[in-house]
Amino acid sequence: MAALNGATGDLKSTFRLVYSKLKSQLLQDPAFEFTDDSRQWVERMLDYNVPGGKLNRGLSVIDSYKLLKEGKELTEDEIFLACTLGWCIEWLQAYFLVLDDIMDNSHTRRGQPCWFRVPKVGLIAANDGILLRNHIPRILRRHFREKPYYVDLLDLFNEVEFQTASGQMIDLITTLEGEKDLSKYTMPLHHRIVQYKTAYYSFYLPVACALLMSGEKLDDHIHVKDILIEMGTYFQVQDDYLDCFGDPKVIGKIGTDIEDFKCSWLVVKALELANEEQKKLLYEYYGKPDPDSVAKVKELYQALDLQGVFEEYEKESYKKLISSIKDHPSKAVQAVLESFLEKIYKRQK
Ligand code: GPP
Ligand code: MG
Ligand code: MG
Ligand code: MG
Repeated sequence: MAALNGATGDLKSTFRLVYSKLKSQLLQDPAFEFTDDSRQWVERMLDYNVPGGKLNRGLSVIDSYKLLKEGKELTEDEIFLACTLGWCIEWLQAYFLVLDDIMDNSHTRRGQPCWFRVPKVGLIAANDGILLRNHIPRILRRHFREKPYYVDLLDLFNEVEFQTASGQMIDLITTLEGEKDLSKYTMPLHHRIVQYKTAYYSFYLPVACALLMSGEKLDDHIHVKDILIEMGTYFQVQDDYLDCFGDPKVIGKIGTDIEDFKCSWLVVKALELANEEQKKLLYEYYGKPDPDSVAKVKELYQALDLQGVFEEYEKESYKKLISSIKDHPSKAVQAVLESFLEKIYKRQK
């Protein structure tokens, strides 16, 4: 691609250029005879669901790869490939979010209605999710087939998808009608859910992609993986916190965790801190769809000062993560992990 590294282009605009390229390749995929209608549907679906987020996961692949190269200038080809892997993660994220919003009965995402709520989309969104998922191996085959790490890359995406779907399963089955039972909501259960549903794909995957591109073997980087999983756990605790206390205009979505009876960090903390009377209140009102019940739960969260408790947790997690990062033998890897942590510390969205 010409001008990929042009003097005016910052990383984000380079990254966006690669999106257009990948999209147009998918829209001319010879394995399917597109009609005008079907091509338009896929294009609108992609534009609606893939590029509209913070792009942190995707951009992290390029950042991490640069840091692993320790200051050596990247070639045009390397930039393109790192961006392509970044987009594969954004495609994976779009696939998860389209389906997660159906499962969580959510309303908005990235400041617009969830895709399944768009008129004339409805449950076609389920198939769109499957299409998004299928685009990933098509992109990988087109651009990485000849690479020595191609098989490892496919294997990585498969493993991480399995872990995420398993985490999503435990997130969902804890909320089953008829089995709603707050007494099972403990920190170890919360940790298990968020590790699988969020940490692997959001934190481990971008760095693992960069490591594979640099010719590394993932088995040699178990310690890095452990730190990234802890960082991902911290990130999902922030997500749980923002679901209740974030500004929907800033986070782009309206929280549904209380209504959905989710095993959120907030409810687990509330259960730890509540007296008997407050516990009774939680048992009565948590997981009910009406706004009054939700308001009662939020009042209790305020009374327990969960905002203060969260701030404390945030500071502690940061300190612990920094100290594990400092223990890592490689300066380049330290830089990768620190840059990731700085991007999310005290985030508001
Ligand atoms: C985030 O949970 C987890 C995911 C988006 C993974 C979904 C996995 C699937 C296999 C569909 P969340 O529901 O708290 O996210 P959000 O708050 O963004 O809705
Ligand atoms: Mg969910
Ligand atoms: Mg959700
Ligand atoms: Mg959430």
